[in-house]
Amino acid sequence: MITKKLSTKQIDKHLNEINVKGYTCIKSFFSKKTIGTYLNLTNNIYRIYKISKHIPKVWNSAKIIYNLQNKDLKYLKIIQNNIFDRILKSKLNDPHFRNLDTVKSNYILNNFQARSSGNEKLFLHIDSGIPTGDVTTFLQIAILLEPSNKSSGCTIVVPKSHKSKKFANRKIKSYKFLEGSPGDVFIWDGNLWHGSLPNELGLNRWALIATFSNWRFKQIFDIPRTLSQKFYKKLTIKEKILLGYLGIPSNSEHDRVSSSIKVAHLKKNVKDFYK
Ligand SMILES: O=C(O)CCC(=O)C(=O)O
Ligand SMILES: [Fe+2]
Repeated sequence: MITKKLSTKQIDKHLNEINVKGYTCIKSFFSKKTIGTYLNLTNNIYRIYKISKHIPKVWNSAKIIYNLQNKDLKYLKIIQNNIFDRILKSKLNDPHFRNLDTVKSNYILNNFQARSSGNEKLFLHIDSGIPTGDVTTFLQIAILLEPSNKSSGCTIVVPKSHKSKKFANRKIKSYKFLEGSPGDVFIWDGNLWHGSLPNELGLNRWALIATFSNWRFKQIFDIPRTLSQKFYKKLTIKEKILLGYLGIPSNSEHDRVSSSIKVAHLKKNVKDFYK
């Protein structure tokens, strides 16, 4: 996937911002053409999408497409590039991962959705599950497909809250607004308190939100098991690692005692992992 080029120094600057403030913005990272393709794809999918009846009432008015990896493999292509990889690896890689050369990426895709804010705000929260402070376990990358601003329901963040080791304080009223244009990318630490404003325009504000984690963390949906065989066959090894195939728990101590699988032992079919 072609993206804006960044020097090592620029990447380090973004990493430093994530460390210090908890978030960063890469302006115009994707071209208008690429974003146009993904906006069309997302609109087309949403048109025929069966909305989950399990979405909590408070989120009812937001438009959400869950499990993008199951909808079209093109969604996996937009989240794979050298720059995201360097940032994700630097923050999430397990340096002692047993079954892969540790210079390789071993973080996983934890959750992948498209979201357009609704007419209610999304309360402040963290996506890391446990506020681990200085140890980053989750990173979120938001790719804007449409303008995101105070009227269309942009993301809001509480700078430095990722260090607090506390769950979000939902009463806080002072935050930063992550306003941006199609093609801009926001990256934040999964411990950062964030939410989104209500969408007051009635126009869509589609953003792709990819949540990545250290490989040890449970994915929200069972990504490895629910991928179709048709898609599985098309995955590269790197994509199999990204989707969590190396971290599938063992069926029994007679099968494997290690908590991860060697690349050489990846199965031919999805169902073979679950015998
Ligand atoms: O849509 C947004 O701006 C933020 C959404 C969010 O926080 C999430 O999906 O976890
Ligand atoms: Fe979130």
